[in-house]
Amino acid sequence: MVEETFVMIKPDGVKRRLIGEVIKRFEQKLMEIVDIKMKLLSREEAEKLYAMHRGKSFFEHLINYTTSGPVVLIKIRGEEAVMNCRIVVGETYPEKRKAGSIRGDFSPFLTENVVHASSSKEDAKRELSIFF
Ligand code: 3AN
Repeated sequence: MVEETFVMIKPDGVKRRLIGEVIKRFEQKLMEIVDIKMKLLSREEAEKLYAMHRGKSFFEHLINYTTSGPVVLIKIRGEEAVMNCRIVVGETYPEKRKAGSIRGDFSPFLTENVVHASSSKEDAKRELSIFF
């Protein structure tokens, strides 16, 4: 089923000039970019995006990092887009990442990991509504 999801190229991805590389990987999976913008997120926006992690030990670090430079906010549409974009992105934890995924190919780090994609249909709706 065709659906929409939310993808964000994080500050390290933008700083490392990986915007084109990241977009290419979603497009080659036949995902369609339907809206895109670049923005330096406010703390409030970053805290909304990561609301589920509020109170955890890494929350402050995560918010500081996410607001450390501009990000690229992307609305993507495609076949089972939530699941397929997560496959393109790769796993949360470095030891589980496969080569061929964006994180697997470009990041050895847990936090500075180039790209975010919504992890469920509910998250996709909620996250898209924050930024689009
Ligand atoms: P993903 O980005 O793969 O969807 P989430 O949504 O569970 O993973 O977590 C968002 C971000 O929070 C991760 N990308 C990572 O930077 C950070 N994070 C998640 N779990 C941990 C953890 N146990 N320790 C430190 N940072 C974490």
